[in-house]
Amino acid sequence: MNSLFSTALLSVLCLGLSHQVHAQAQATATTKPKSEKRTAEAKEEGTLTTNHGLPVADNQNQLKAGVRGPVLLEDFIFREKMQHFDHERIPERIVHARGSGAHGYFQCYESQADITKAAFLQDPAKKTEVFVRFSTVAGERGSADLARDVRGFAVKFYTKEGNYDLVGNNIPVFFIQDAMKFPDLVHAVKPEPHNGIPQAASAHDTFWDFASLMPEINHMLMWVMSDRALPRSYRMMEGFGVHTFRLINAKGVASFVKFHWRPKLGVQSVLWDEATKINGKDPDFHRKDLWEAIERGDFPEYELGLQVIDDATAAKLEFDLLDPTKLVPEEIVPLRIVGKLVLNRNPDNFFAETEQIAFLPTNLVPGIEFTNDPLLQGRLFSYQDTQLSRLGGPNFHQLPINQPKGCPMGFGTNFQRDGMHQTMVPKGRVAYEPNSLDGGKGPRENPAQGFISAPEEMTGPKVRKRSETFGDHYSQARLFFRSQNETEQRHIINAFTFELSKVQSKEVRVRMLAHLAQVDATLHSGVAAGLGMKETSETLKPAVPAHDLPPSPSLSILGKAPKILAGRKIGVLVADGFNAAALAALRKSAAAEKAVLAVISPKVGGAKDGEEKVVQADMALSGAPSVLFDAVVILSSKESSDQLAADKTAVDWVSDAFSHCKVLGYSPDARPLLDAAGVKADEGTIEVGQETGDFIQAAKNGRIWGREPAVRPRG
Ligand code: HDE
Repeated sequence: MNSLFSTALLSVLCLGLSHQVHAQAQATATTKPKSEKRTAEAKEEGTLTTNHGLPVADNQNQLKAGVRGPVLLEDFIFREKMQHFDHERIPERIVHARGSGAHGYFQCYESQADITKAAFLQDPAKKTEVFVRFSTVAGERGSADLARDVRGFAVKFYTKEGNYDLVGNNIPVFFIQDAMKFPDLVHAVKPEPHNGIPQAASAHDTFWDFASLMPEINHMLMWVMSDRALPRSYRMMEGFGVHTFRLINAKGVASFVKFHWRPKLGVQSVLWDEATKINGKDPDFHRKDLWEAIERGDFPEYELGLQVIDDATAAKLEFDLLDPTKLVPEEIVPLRIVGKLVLNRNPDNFFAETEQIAFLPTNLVPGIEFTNDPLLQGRLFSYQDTQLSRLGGPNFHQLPINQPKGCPMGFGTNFQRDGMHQTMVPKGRVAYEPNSLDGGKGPRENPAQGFISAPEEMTGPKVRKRSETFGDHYSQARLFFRSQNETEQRHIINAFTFELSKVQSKEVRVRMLAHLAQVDATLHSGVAAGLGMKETSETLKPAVPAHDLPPSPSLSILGKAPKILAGRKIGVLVADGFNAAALAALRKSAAAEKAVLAVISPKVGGAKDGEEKVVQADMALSGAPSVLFDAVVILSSKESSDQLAADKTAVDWVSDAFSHCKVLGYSPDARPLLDAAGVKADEGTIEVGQETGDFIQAAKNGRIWGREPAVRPRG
């Protein structure tokens, strides 16, 4: 027998065998009676069928002319299965393609009737169902979570007045002022069109070329070069409506409003070096974190805050509220906290829910309206339009995740008909209004409850022009930079340096330096020094030069970081001979702080404690780098510590944790490993035994930033 033939025969035999085994396994899994009473009928219920209901007898093999013969074209069962598979993907979102979603509810703390008539903001006893989708912006659907990027924070409220969508981001301002520039912005940041490189990154020539030619981008650049663009978790991220909206109360009184989401766990970020490593070792870091937190009942919570601004206050602000590149400092208009958002249920199916959800800034309810912000006005067209190609036609509102399920009228109580993917069966002969033939049973307009746009005065010539009140592009960029502490400013400088180092065009780098010089001298000199560029940046003469605004401490993440461990993850590296009592004490203290503890050992099978008892590991060292944890502990015997000191993966685990400024606990015998990793004793390196209090306290205080300039000056 020649070898080709024998291999073929073997695979036929194996396939035959695997078919039998598979069929048996399936019989056990799907048709095994759950109780003695199950009958033959019940078995039929579990029968696999085609999409048209034909029972399928064999789901393992195509129909062939002889067992080793060619496949027959008439195999409609195979063709149906393969054809459906071939069409499984729909176009990904042009932006925000990669996302993660969750169900939950919103509840207001008290009636907001004084400012809005929106029904979901009236009754504190009422919970409104929501679906939230978090996302990155630039990366494709299969990209990694920890790109330096803005994050989407989109909330669909299924209210009784229909769906209200608050489609926001985790940064309160935007890159551009007018929607006309959005396609240009997105083309510039997406992979360069000739070679499709780079994925999910702004560090390339086309983005910075565009940025250097668009002075209005400078405020947003400060935010995306800050650690805000590297969230530790979707659970630890703020959200913002970005634009100014209008609230209207039942008396018709209108006020301006800015929407804010505040995470109960506080805002936290990772370092750039951590982000790049997480992307390699655990590209689903954020998606998994959200999913696992909800699965273990640790429900993410956010509070909704409103900055309510009356017309008189608006008139006194030294910038235009309609300009989406500006924020209203909380020191000028504090937040009014009005309710909470709780995410308590994971989707049942990623595609049907997270992928098919369609957010529309035009989904409004009575009591909330737009303003003339020219960026928002452009969005009013784009979202509805994009769903037509993404979800294949005008009936995407009928997909279960998009249906206005909070609304007693249901969807489709109108005379719109037909279209691709129509799933309803409207009854009767009347599909128009007014009519006299439906006996008055059909839906009619309702001026008492319906949506009525506030009668705002409109005047002015028809122009394509930017308002002069949008002209100051540097003052709030400066305000943001100067409101950061020294560590945060260093990170911004390092981020600009990294990104611009990837830019090959020197002209672009020089132009960017000129903008940075307008924003802040320290920022400019730090980046210029990092790039090793001495070109003069004095040439730029902006129409409106920056002026100094009082710093806004609320813009600093570190300034308002809560001292908690709740929702954070402690990684404990255990190696043979470790102190079991210390691990038990750590478990207890972590649970008391509502932190998660993961045991990592060189092998996933676990490690032996000092009594030779094997303790199972949650993760193996090679798959659990210390970048996945907020604080770390090393428990080992002297002997295993010596062994780990010669193991580069273990040494990197410790030296990364140290240089990422993490609090590091260790049993005294672990010292050789710490020495091999270059760990220098400081207030964040703490001996751990049965007593864990000092370690926990230090970990609650956060990172040891004082280490950073010495160990990681470039970020
Ligand atoms: Fe979006 N944006 N955007 N955007 N956006 C989309 O709509 C658009 C902007 C935001 O999880 C798209 O359904 C324009 C600001 C989020 O499904 C698209 C402009 C803010 C999501 C679109 C902006 C956002 C999107 C792509 C400038 C924060 C993801 C798929 C005029 C306030 C929603 C889709 C989800 C998605 C257009 C600017 C937030 C193409 C034209 C500002 C969170 O329609």
